[in-house]
Amino acid sequence: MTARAGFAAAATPSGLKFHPGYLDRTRQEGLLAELLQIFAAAPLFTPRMPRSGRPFTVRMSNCGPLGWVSDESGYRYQPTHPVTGRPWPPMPAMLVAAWHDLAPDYPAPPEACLINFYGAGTKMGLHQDRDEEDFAAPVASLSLGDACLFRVGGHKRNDPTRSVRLSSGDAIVLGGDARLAFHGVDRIEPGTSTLLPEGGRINLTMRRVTRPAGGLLPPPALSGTSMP
Ligand SMILES: O=C(O)CCC(=O)C(=O)O
Repeated sequence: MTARAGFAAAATPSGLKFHPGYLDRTRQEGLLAELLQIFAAAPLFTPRMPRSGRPFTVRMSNCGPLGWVSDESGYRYQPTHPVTGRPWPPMPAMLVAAWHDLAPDYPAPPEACLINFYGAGTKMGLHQDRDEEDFAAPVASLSLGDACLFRVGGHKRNDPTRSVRLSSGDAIVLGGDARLAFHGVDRIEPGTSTLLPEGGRINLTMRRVTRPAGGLLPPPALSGTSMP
């Protein structure tokens, strides 16, 4: 956690790690080039809310053996794209390396990288990431493009929250006592980055979905909901 974090240190769960400027511009451009290939194979799709079918404002894709999807049937991970039916593209080596760097205590590789694209005016409501079997694994997140206001709270939806501005190249890790923290994106700040030619923000979250063979720590017993 550094001075640019913008979190009140005393109120910040120890498992929440902020790494401003984690990727320099050259690495951001390299990652963007990989993402453009991923989008060619696995185009951005519009997820829908369970039951109501209301569309998300954020568009998504995935890479890795599993991908997170949402539609009238619910939230889930699956090995194929919901529109094309094809397997997700492999996760680029630089993302796997970033996972091991950002989550050095977790021994197994990530199985899914959810890629969110936020255009101007889009946001993501407060939610927990709890569709994974293994809460011992952190969720590691990378931001590219326009800055956003990221909000994080506690294990209950109405716990107090704090906010941080995430800029292109920043990384944030939700692990330990912060693994099931409610979090979301309040707004995007258009025109704050030149990385994406058309503007907007891309967020990548690397996740472990299944428990590695042999098992690690048991998941904490908490109740809550997933993405609203
Ligand atoms: O875009 C972000 O920074 C957060 C993304 C997120 O919360 C998620 O994908 O679950």
